[in-house]
Amino acid sequence: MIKLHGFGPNLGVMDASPFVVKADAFLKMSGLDYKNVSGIRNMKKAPKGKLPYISIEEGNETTLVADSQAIIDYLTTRYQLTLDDHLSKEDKAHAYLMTKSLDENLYWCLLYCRWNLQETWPTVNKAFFNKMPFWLRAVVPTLYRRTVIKNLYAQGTSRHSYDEIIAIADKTFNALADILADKAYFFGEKPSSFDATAYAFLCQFITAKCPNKLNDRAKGYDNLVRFCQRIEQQFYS
Ligand SMILES: N[C@@H](CCC(=O)N[C@@H](CS)C(=O)NCC(=O)O)C(=O)O
Repeated sequence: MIKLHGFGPNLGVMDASPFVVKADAFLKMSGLDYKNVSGIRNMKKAPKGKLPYISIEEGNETTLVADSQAIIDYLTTRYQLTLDDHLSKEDKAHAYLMTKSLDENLYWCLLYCRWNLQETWPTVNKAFFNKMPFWLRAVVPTLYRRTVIKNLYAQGTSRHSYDEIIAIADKTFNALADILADKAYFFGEKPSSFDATAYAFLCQFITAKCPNKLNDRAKGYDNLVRFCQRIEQQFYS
């Protein structure tokens, strides 16, 4: 049995981490049998100190694979999945580069809107730290937030103003909306692994309950909203 280790449902989505949702949506689209194992305790065993990772037990052996892209690649090879068979070699190259744009650029805009903004901090604090014993809640959220804010500055995103960050993310939403156009999925009428990635990120702005200006911007793209609804109806209801 494949186990997907993530944080667990939060903010109205199956996981507040787009990387966990990416692996989960990919597993659902592939039709593989798997189980979600949720909780912050997963971090202790995470091979790379981040979630998600998968574990597959066979006899006395357990295979662990960390990183959403590595999970997709590993499962595709091991189970000879055909999810991307309708993509040309060029489509696959585009899908890979689009994935990296969301993973490495849009992700930081999402982090900024959740952790850096004063207006979203109460929602995020409650969503992520509510279950923590009260004597830890006095310190841990603030320390953790300080680390994320430091990382956002080191990576460079928070050196931009809020309006500039909205403009950066909006270019991605706009590009995704243009590529999707009136198709059901990004590469035609059948889902591919890129749809798992696109959904994983878009649902964090469109479905997740963490009101901010960036979410409003994403919700302004009707075809992206319909895309999220389509995936949710097909795989999450
Ligand atoms: N490249 C990784 C990124 C995973 C990642 O950044 N996960 C974040 C959650 S969104 C995490 O585990 N953060 C916990 C931490 O750094 O303390 C992937 O694609 O899976």
